[in-house]
Amino acid sequence: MPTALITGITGQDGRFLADLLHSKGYTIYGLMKGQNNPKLELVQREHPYVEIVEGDLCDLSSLISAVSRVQPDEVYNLAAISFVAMSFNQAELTANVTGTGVLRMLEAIRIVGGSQDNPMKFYQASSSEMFGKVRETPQTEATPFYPRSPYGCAKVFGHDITVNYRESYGLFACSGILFNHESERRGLEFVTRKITNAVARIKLGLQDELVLGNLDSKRDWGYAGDYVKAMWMMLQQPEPDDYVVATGETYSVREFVERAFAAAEIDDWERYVRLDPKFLRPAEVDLLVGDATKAETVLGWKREVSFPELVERMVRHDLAVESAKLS
Ligand code: NAP
Ligand code: G4F
Repeated sequence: MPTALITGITGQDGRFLADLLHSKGYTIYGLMKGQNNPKLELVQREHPYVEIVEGDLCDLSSLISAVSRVQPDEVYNLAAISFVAMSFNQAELTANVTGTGVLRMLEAIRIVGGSQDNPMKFYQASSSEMFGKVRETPQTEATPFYPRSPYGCAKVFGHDITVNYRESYGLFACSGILFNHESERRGLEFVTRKITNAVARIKLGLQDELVLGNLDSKRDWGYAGDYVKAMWMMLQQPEPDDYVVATGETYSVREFVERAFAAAEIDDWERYVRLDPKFLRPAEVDLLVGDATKAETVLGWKREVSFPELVERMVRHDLAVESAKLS
């Protein structure tokens, strides 16, 4: 069976992808940074089949040594500074990890190489943030990029260098332009999980308000478990290519909030929500909605979890987690 190396193994997508590849019988290695990573225990407990290799996207020699040791058939580069708001405050770090980190990973693969019959395939986690101040709606693989954050700029570099290595060195390198995808494993810093966690805590009397920034921005939100399937499908094609992965629907942050409170059977949500300008960004992405026709027709990918199901699932999960803390 094939061997996969996943960077970003402690993140939302890394964990879903590990589950998917495990169900397909892969041998899985996860790249982990830091000398005492607090998420090591979680990965070992919930994904015991993952073998950890140490490495950091900022350290080329660690990536060469990881690729050389693992000899992967497939490399999924999911690691990044992925929080857009943080990228404004730590722009250089974001450029280094989220942008130049992709180049280092590609270099590690190019230097170590695979056999000619069995090349190492590469997946890059590109993002709809690259579309930023959108030039057309819906956004497709052909829509020009107009990033609005240091994160978006770094992702554009990561995307372009992936295409460049494919064209320059014949690497089997794919870029998945994924729109927002969420789950019960989403970090609490992202708006969806911040909302569902707060709703659960308000319902249980543990918190009395939810403080947010811009309620008007619109996102194309899907379920992470559906999206990692598209990543795998891209690497199973005869030729490498780039694909948009999206639901084709868009909802505002306000609509997410309303649905989340409704899922917890709280009617008067406005009573609990306070706005604070500290959560506004220096430049915002107002609207994202993707056209995944290419992924649907070429890969046969299809999303399974709808927007209402996604919100309900996350609220249900957070209610269970917060209730368990009480007992
Ligand atoms: P996430 O939960 O924030 O996970 C990010 C991962 O990157 C973590 O495992 C983190 O490890 C790792 N990482 C950070 N800096 C690193 C470094 N210097 N070296 C090695 N690893 C490092 O992100 P996600 O939601 O799973 O997203 C996965 C990828 O898809 C990211 O590249 C993200 O930008 C991209 N993306 C996400 C979405 C989405 O909606 N989720 C949409 C489009 C694209 P630690 O835990 O050790 O910090
Ligand atoms: O949940 P967010 O932080 O996600 P954002 O910025 O869309 O980025 C996510 O999706 C990208 C794909 O398009 C990924 F590439 C990226 O890695 C990440 O996974 O914010 C969503 C929206 C924004 O418009 C933000 O301004 O929610 C708005 N928002 C309003 N109040 C808030 C808040 N966002 C956060 N995180 N916290 C708030 O209190």
